[in-house]
Amino acid sequence: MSGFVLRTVFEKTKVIGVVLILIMLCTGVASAERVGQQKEAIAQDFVIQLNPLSTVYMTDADSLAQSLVGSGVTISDAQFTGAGNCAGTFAGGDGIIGITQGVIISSGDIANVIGPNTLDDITADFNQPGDPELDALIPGFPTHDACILEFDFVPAAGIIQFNYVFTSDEYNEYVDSEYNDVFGFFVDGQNIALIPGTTIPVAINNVNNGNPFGVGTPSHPEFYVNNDLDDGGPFLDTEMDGLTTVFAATAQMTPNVKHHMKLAIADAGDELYDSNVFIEGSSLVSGSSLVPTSATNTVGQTHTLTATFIFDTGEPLSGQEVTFTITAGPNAGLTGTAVTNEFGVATWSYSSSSPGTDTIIATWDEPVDQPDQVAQTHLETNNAFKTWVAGSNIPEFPSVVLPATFIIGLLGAVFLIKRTKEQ
Ligand SMILES: [Ca+2]
Ligand SMILES: [Ca+2]
Ligand SMILES: [Ca+2]
Ligand SMILES: [Ca+2]
Repeated sequence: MSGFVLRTVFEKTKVIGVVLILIMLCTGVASAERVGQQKEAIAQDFVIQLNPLSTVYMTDADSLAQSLVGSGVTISDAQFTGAGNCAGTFAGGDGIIGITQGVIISSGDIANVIGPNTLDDITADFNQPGDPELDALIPGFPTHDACILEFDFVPAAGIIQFNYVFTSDEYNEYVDSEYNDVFGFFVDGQNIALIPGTTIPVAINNVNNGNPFGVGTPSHPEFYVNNDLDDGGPFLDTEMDGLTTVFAATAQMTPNVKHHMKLAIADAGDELYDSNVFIEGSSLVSGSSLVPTSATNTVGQTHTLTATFIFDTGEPLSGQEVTFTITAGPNAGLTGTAVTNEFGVATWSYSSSSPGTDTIIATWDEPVDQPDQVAQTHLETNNAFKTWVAGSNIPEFPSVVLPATFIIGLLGAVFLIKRTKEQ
């Protein structure tokens, strides 16, 4: 690395530092007044990922609902309520929010989730009404700008589940305030978007690390991921200042009967500062499932699949050996086994040395020598798909920096020896 390159890096660092300070000053003033800002197209050198988040607006209720549905669930009579920019699909969530692709609904503009994080107060104000069912989840905090997808569905088994992440720019400065943005997944009128092991709805004031961050009164911080500019961030390539870990929503159902699902999110207190919920594509399943349903990685990396085995009664298959099989693709014929835990969950990992798309399924057959006294003797999941792509030629960090550091060190040593000899 030459002196010129080093100087350029230092100059760039200085410029970034000045930009950072200006942004911090501007956002500090804005948040004090609670006005909210629209994102501007300014190039920033924050955390940026090669394969970033992307969004596509979509308000067609049937298309949105179909994007959510996986195996064992059929839907009908889908309806959408909200502003044109509050719903759609997303992709590129790997390594950022923890869900690769799916459906997103927002109390603002879904495109505002795209990184880098440059504002403390990203806002789209649609001047839309709130929702009475969301109001009821957080008594005392009237809601605004509600975005709602609802549909009827028939589950094949006695349980449904799906995966989601809640994110917001209300974090961290409006934790424990009246701006307590909220969302709900109402199944037959009952909210199933709850903090694991509780009956508490997921909302800003219920999942956080306190205000001030790390000092105030944290609420379920074990499920909170900080990305706030004022609290050490950004760490992730999304505009959102804070997010939850990946949650699974589950509900016991009467199988083969029509039920109603309503997915809703809204601002609380005012229409400002966006909140969003990301729901994994094809993850609304009934019975046994295999996730992620689709994913793309570079050849040589490791891919982990999670299978959940549920009987039609809603009971999990626990402590049983299940089989993962690649039925088509470059790794067709490869199999593996794992034992389910008390929740019926088993994981399996593999890697590929060739590009292409694998089709994977997980199955369980009741062992002949140890009958389980259940009516069903065979369970199988949906198919999952894994695409392997050829590796890029971009050298990784150490392979560039370490030789460069070594050469600089060597040149320095030669220079010192020369100077010492000359004296
Ligand atoms: Ca809004
Ligand atoms: Ca932000
Ligand atoms: Ca914020
Ligand atoms: Ca808000």
